[in-house]
Amino acid sequence: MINIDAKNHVTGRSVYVDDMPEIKGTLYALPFDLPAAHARIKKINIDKAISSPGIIKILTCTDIPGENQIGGVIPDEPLFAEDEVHYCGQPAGIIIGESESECRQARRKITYEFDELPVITCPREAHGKGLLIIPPRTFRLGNSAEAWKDCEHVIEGTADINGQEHIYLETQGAYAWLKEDGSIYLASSTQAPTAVQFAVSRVLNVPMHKIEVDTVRLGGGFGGKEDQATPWAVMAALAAQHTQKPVKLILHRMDDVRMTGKRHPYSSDFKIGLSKDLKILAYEVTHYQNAGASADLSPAILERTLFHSTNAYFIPNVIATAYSCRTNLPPNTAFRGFGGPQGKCVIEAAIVKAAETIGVCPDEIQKANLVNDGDEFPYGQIMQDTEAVNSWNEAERNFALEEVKHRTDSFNMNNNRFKKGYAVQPICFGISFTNTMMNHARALVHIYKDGSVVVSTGAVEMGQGVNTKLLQVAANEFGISPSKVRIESANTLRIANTSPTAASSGADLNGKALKIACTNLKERLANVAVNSLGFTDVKFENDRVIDPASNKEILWEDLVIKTFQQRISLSEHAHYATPLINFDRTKEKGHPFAYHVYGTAIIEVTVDCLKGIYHFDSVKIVHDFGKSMNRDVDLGQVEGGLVQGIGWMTMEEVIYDEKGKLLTNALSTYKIPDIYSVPDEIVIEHLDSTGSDFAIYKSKAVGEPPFMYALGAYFAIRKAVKAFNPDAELSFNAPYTPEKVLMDLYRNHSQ
Ligand code: MTE
Ligand code: LUZ
Ligand code: MOS
Repeated sequence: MINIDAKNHVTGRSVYVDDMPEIKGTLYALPFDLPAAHARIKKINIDKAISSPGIIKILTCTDIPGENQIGGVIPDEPLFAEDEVHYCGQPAGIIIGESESECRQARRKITYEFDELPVITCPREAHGKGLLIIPPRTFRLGNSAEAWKDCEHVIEGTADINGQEHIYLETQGAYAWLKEDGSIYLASSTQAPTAVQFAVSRVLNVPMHKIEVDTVRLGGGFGGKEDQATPWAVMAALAAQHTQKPVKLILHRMDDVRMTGKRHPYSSDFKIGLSKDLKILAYEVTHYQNAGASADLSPAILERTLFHSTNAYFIPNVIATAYSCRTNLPPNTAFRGFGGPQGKCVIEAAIVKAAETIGVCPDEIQKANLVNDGDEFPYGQIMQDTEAVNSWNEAERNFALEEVKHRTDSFNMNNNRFKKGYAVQPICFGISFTNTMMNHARALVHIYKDGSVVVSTGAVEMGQGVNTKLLQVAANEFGISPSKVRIESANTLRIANTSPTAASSGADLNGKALKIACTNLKERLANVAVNSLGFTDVKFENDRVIDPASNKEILWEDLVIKTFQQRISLSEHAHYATPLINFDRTKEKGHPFAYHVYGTAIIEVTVDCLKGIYHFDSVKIVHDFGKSMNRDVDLGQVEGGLVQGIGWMTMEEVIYDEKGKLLTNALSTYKIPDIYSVPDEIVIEHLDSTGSDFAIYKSKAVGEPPFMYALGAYFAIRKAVKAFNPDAELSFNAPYTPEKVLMDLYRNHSQ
């Protein structure tokens, strides 16, 4: 089934918050902030701005009726700065006016008096000063202190990985208005409608039942709207409450990039020990996460970094420690992979450095250490149904890894200006929110008396195709054509207390709840068929309900109306919670993931050694989709994740100056992948795997895992650089921008 949004997206009919028809009298809100990353506020002069044309009101922290607090995990984040600001872009208040442009003019008239305080942008410096968001966490397995003695090779090093700006096409925004009883309607571009509802309730001092958050779709979220859609929605609601008028707040791109957090940069130290036959016997890693100025989701992201610190490898002796370091940057936040990519990047860097030191290919080490059934990961989960070895072997065979190696070597022997490199990149990503409590969902299904069906869940459509998959579930369960089913927006009045659509689990959790709702409804319909029509067996297929034993059949619509006439409910609200998962944070052990997603990519690149630029010749992937329920949607997820990952690893460079000011605050200075950066050839093969019963229809979650294939992009380039400049001492410092590649090509270069 094609993505149900496809036609409306390409014809421009799809409605985003800023496209909603505006109610007469709508006002506009614009946030303002101090030009400092860390400062004590003495005075904010708003008089000139207030008397600027078209300005209705200016709100600051003193105008908040409830708590000035939006911290979701830890209450450490005010909506509006009070005595101090802790990062450049931290909102100090909002201007409300009759037009956006008038708000912008007024914003230029606000002046600030403040005392600057020391600015820290480096996580290691913050760690040195004891500035931590939460106490450090350590995952352990075996006894690495003992194991070093048995190692033939011990290699140490450091890896630095920079952040990433989300660049969702639709910027952050919300539109709020009051209903007759003062309750609030809020259209919000959020992955987490309940989080928005809760924060509005807290800040406005209004019970949650008086707040309706409605989310039709996002023009991309990528994690950037899991937590950080909240402040803008709260501001719109606060402005509506103060003015008693509809208020819209849509961030302009440069405000969005400047004021919101990004993927977390990490700086990590590693030590890896191997036996003579390249078995990794021990691994120690310390991660310094650059959390930014407040917690946001950093503690959860830190946790996932630890979970994925050994990627797809079994290592018997591990100590992985992670520090969440408080700096004067915007609070960094969820981004596809949620700390997993950073954890994996460090073990891959360790393996590459070990391979270079020992004089073998990294893939020899990778292959020798892939996780197998029965192996234990440092967090205590015993692995089952692993596909790491299968996906590796398939990729090696189908994409002729040996030939790739020979081709690369002979090319490099015969060429000097251009060098080729390749890397093999296995992945293993755990599916479930690592916070067990969050793994649940609900679905509401109404069958109307004409036989048409409407479905509500907490799932937020952000381009990943979750609505298409949900529609497939309902149509398939009822055996009716998809045109009889409609998927409604995620709305807190219809579905309450939702987890964000995140952790790649949107289709699994909501799809499972929906399947239960459909099953319960079918049971009622089947009872009518048995009791009133004499069916002995009941099957739902092809818009009919049939009894294969007696050849009796009835149209779906006719059975629906019969059921209605017997005063039997045609509505169902069902709940699903992932069974079996658990995690004990006091022991750092448990079974946190419902299942894992695997795959292996082979990436080939050509580097221009005169210019430092490069192009990816091919990326060939064997991916574990389980039993994919929608191959086109899933293919899109793999391609999109891959290219987004290549952007992070090779060209997107977030740069703050020493004063904490973002220098790469627009698409003119921040380079994201475009059609020209896409590899010449992308091949994606389905691994023949059994799937998982915890995945909806055994169709495994696909949203985040493919992002991590792109780690290999870095290492492929590094291999080409080494071919040109074998003796260079190279660091690990992603992204590998052309500038850095050029420097490395001629670092300690003898000619
Ligand atoms: N695909 C598109 N087109 N747009 C997005 O914003 N977000 C990604 C992924 N794929 C995203 C996307 C992220 S970060 C997650 S967690 C999943 O989709 C969320 O959706 P799912 O749980 O339904 O897979
Ligand atoms: N969000 C979250 C996530 O709150 N917990 C998670 O484990 C997670 N994983 C991936 C992406 N978002
Ligand atoms: Mo995705 S980072 O879980 O929103």
